[in-house]
Amino acid sequence: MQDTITSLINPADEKGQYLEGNELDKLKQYFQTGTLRVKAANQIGSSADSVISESVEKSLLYGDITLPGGNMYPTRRYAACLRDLTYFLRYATYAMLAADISILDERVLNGLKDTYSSLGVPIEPTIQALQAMKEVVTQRVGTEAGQEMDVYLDHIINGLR
Ligand code: CYC
Repeated sequence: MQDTITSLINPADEKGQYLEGNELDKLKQYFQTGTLRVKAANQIGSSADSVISESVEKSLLYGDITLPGGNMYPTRRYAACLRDLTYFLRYATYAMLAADISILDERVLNGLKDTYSSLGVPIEPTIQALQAMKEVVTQRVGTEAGQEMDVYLDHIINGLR
């Protein structure tokens, strides 16, 4: 896993150079948005259960997917789906804090498409739930931090496509 700081320092170190212009601008931006990101992570962490249940309510709950024959039926699969959504939210929040996508690639998306396809977990409804999660998160944390979280939730969405 990397973060904005290590992703800038590691390549500079390989060249034996100080950070300069553009790289320092990226760091400055990272520090300037630090409080915003920490505050959002706190808000998301303290209301994660309700973020998940609202996202499911908005996207999946009233569709055929929860009925016999659907991938969220029976309860075991419903619970697996809620659990997957909690993973997505938690890891997107870590990535937002680090301002770096690598944790998502390494710990969430790595092999996920194959797992879903071998289990018959449908991609489109998963993406709909993630889209709903973006809306719910933005309601909780506000527009600016919501846009930050969108980057990482979108990265998961694009990784599933
Ligand atoms: C299953 N989701 C799984 C499985 C994995 C993950 C590995 C198979 C093993 C298991 O059931 O636990 C995902 N595991 C992860 C991820 C990580 C991990 C991401 C990284 C931290 O360790 N079904 C739907 C919904 C969707 C859904 C649209 C929820 C949005 O219809 C999810 N995932 C779902 C379901 C299963 C599953 C229903 C169980 C499928 C089955 O066993 O038939």
